Amino acid sequence: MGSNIESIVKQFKIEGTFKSADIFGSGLINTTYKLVTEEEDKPNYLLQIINHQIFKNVPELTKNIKRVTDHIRGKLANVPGVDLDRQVLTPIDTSDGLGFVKDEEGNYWRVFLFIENTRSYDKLENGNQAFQGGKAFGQFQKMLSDLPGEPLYPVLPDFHNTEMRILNFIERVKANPVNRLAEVQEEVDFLMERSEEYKKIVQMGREGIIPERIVHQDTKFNNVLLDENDDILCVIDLDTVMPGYVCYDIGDAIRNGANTGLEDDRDLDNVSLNLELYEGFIKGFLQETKEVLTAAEIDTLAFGAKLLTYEQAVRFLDDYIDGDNYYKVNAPDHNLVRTRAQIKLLKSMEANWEQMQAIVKQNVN
Ligand code: ADP
Ligand code: GN1
Ligand code: MG
Repeated sequence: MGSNIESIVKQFKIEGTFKSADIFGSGLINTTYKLVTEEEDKPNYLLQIINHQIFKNVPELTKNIKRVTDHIRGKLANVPGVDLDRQVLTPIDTSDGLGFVKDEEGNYWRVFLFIENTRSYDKLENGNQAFQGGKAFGQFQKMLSDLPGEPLYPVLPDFHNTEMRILNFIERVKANPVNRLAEVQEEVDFLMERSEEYKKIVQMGREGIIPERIVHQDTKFNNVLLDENDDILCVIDLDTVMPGYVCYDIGDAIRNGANTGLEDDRDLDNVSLNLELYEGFIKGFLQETKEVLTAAEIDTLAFGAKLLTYEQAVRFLDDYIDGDNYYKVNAPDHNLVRTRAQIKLLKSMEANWEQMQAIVKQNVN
């Protein structure tokens, strides 16, 4: 693989000489390497194989990311003291100008500048981190609110269309392709009992009650890079940046970040909503966005946390029933473990629902 990687890397306009490429990070979709160069004074890079089973139109995906990062760079350029190489992702172009390389096996590769000395957490440690996370995605939202030109290409159409997710899930349950249904009937029933409630956001969008905006749509906390003081540097993992609803971003940030346990905790006693972290996310996000969001959108923020947790349970269980074709798994029951953790978290949100809504109200004024 080493020499193959080297020949791929040669096609990108990187500075310095290839030294090594080692697997890096803990994303569930793409395959990421840290690419180290020989020279001390040359940058390192982040090399990724784009999961093109999921992202089928790599040229359009590449254009989206270029537009988004150029726009953010343009905005930041006017801010005194900004470090442009660290506060926005820098995609590295190829000699042919396409911005990605397709190898003989059909893999698509891309390169970003590596941002050194950052922190990226799979699990939050305190309320300040939650505040920074909410603020980071709020700022991201604000900076993209005036992206000129045509709408971004819908790389994953219906990505958070819960109505569609539920319909696909019902089909998957019917098909039961690898005979896993019997052991998950309780989870299927739990999710189906709630299916009507979670179609609400898509319906509100269709009726024009809430507007579409450019949103990130994959707001795990490890998709924000922080500096050594836990201050925000950069929002990363821009594959899913597309038109959608704001409650998706704050909702998924809370689902992932305000859990007392892990997304895939085997010990369900660890899993519950941490209200202090929840409040941190809401405070940070609203601090940046409350002037621009409509009252109807603000009303959806707490619901977004429940919605994205519900949807993620559906997605993990769908993949489990399907035989694990979408998410990377580290054990045969990994997707089921993840499903159960999401269901436990959703139950905890249901139990704290009044407080969740009150916290939004307290932070609007
Ligand atoms: P995935 O889609 O698989 O989640 P990401 O783009 O999020 O892939 O990258 C995986 C991890 O690599 C991130 O969680 C982060 O820790 C790290 N990372 C990504 N981009 C950079 C970068 N430009 N500089 C430094 N670290 C990065
Ligand atoms: C995936 O790429 P990563 O690991 O940041 C997924 C998200 C899920 C998340 C669950 C494109 O995110 O939607 O919420 O796993 N990304 C895609 O951990 O499906
Ligand atoms: Mg990621």
